[in-house]
Amino acid sequence: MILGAPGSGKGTQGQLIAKHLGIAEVSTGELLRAAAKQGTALGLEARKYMDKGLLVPDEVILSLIREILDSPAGKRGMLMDGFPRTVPQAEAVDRFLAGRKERVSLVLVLEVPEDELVRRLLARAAKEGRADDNLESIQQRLEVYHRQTAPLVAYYERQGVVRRVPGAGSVEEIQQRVRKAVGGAA
Ligand code: B4P
Repeated sequence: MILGAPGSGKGTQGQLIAKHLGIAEVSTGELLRAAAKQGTALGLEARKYMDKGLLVPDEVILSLIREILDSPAGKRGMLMDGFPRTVPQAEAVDRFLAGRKERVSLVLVLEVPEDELVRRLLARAAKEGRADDNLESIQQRLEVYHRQTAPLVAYYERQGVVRRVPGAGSVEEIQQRVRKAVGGAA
């Protein structure tokens, strides 16, 4: 799993390390944006929350995740980007994996100063125009991260699977740190 605040580089680093490890990468944010674009019931429901910078309800995300973990790709192990985001999501996936005698093996935590996060997301807004990359929604997402997602670091620290990675610097520098963190855990 790759955990970090919005703009910490989860998507960027997650894709690179998944490719390096030869496993699939799943981004719940990407899946939800694709569903919203296609106009599916799930996508339309999700969009109501995403555009405001709020988390999509746990039951919506969990039905999506169960489907993925049950797919053939899920059997080989995978890297999750942006999931879990709440303690109930983490508990649900732990129960699901325990039922298959599997577990979360590693959680990378990307640590980036807040002013750098805002700078990156505003830069992306100018480039890609994502609906939730405006200052109001960015501040809401950061607040939601601190309140609902950051407690997961302590949750996974209790399982002894956390590797913290400083996430400021160039993409290549950070990827080297990520590879070292993953290698050190193997
Ligand atoms: P996500 O798509 O996960 O969006 P995010 O947290 O804002 O992070 P993002 O992936 O965009 O940023 P990244 O760190 O890659 O989620 C969007 C929404 O979906 C959520 O707000 C929520 O509503 C919903 N959602 C998703 N999963 C959910 C769940 N499990 N439960 C409930 N709701 C859920 O960084 C991106 C930017 O930084 C890029 O522009 C990149 O180019 C830039 N960048 C990366 N590394 C850099 C570097 N080293 N230097 C400079 N820029 C860099």
